[in-house]
Amino acid sequence: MPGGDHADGRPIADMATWRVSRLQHRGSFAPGGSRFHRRQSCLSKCWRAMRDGIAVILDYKTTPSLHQQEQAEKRRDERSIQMAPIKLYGMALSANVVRVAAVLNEKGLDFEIVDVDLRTGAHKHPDFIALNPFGQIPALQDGDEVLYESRAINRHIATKYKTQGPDLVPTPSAKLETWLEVESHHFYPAVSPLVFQLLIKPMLGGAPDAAVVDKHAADLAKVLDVYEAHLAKGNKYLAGDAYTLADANHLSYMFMLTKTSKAELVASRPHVKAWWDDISARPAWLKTVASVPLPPGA
Ligand SMILES: N[C@@H](CCC(=O)N[C@@H](CS)C(=O)NCC(=O)O)C(=O)O
Repeated sequence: MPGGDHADGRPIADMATWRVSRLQHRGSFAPGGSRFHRRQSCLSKCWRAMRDGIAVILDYKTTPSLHQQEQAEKRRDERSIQMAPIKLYGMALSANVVRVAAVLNEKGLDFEIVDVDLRTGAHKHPDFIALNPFGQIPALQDGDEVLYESRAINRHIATKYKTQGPDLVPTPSAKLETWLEVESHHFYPAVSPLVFQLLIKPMLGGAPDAAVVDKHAADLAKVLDVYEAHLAKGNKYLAGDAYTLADANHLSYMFMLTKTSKAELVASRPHVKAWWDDISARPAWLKTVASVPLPPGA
């Protein structure tokens, strides 16, 4: 039966089935029969109801066909699959975990973060090693699938839920593949030690190592010069005109970088800054970032 659910969550078609089967059990209706025979006039229905001592007036016109019952069953199954929560294992402060949360939110997927606290060594516990044998966060459980490596997880989400929300992996594109690799092999190795030294270490009570900061700030400056030149050539996003996974994979570390004393590496490059201003204004990112527990003032 088309459309809608009852307040208790049962599809309307199911409710009709339920009503009919109750009456069948009470002997009001002969089970089975053609659609014609099952279509009852109001008078006939009242008469039969009174005969059986049932003081109800039926409010349906037809009973659902077998096909409709099967469709209702299928919808119920689909709904229970969709409701199975996606679990993201990690900490909301980890940039690698936030990288995945950003893509889950972009796709509008419901998920729960299962806390794996690095400070207590939870990532080396056998229960977590069973999810990621490398003992690192994040790991993702999506139905029967368990994945690790944040970029592989993001590719999985972007591919499996391709038609949900924006398509983050549009037509196979060499540019997209290139900039996914650039993030992983050029941007990340330069930015992650900087963020660790300038943001994470102080939160854990340590002091930044100036030599490490200087080296990686210089490395990152060279990398971002390449981004600046690429974006200046009319590329609104890294893979061209559309926002893709290549942009999304940058969000977490770009965000953390802009919260450090090296934020000028972004601000001083007009095309990089315009790109960052654009991607960081996306509603899915604003939702993601609201859960990142940075220290006050960062
Ligand atoms: N390549 C991995 C890196 C994961 C990673 O380095 N996670 C860090 C936290 S951000 C971690 O678990 N560190 C603890 C450890 O390596 O023991 C990914 O992208 O998922």
